[in-house]
Amino acid sequence: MIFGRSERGKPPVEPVTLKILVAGGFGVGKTTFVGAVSEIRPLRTEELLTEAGRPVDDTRGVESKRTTTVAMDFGRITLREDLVLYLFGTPGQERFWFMWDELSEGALGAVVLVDTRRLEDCFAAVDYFERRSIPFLVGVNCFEGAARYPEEAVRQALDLDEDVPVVLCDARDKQSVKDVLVGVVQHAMAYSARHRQSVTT
Ligand SMILES: Nc1nc2c(ncn2[C@@H]2O[C@H](COP(=O)(O)OP(=O)(O)OP(=O)(O)O)[C@@H](O)[C@H]2O)c(=O)[nH]1
Ligand SMILES: [Mg+2]
Repeated sequence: MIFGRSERGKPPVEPVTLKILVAGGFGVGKTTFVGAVSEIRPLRTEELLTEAGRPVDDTRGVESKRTTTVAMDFGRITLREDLVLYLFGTPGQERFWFMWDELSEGALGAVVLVDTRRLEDCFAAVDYFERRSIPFLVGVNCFEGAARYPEEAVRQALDLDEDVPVVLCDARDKQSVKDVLVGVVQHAMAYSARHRQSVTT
């Protein structure tokens, strides 16, 4: 006997998969961020920071940092039964920036992580997404010992458009990272809807 779909129970849900980039300056917590939420063992491409790199690799504030991402981080999180995010963490050091174009191919949106002690390190990432019209959200990774600034102060310092969300987060905390990801998906969806509207009208 052949059973119809309804008799076999609910049809399997084919989830929508979206690609999100996690970008920002050197040592701002991108690898930590992806690792905090990934439900698969995150793929990492870490290399030891070496003596030779000391003059260019500025570890002020993250002195305990021993490794750096040389290609990318990769992780996956199921936000809802029908919505899966693939996370791609970018390398932070400028000498690996040639990877960014490759990684941003097909991305729905991006999180730019910032450390308020070294705000200028994220200028390049903000410029990168603005220029390519890739919707992004700014996540302020709150390190201990770093002064807390209101979102508005960060927005002004980075000269962000007013529709760019700024949220405070802790890259080590799963729920906090999840909240940031929900925020970037919502922002990117709204951004694409507005963009489509302006194309068709
Ligand atoms: N206190 C504190 N430390 C953090 C936080 N996020 C990351 N760290 C630490 O900061 C250091 C840098 O974190 P990573 O996740 O490697 O930073 P990254 O942005 O991937 O660095 P690159 O790939 O080298 O650019 C690590 O030693 C982390 O343990 C945070 O929210 N609070
Ligand atoms: Mg990293």
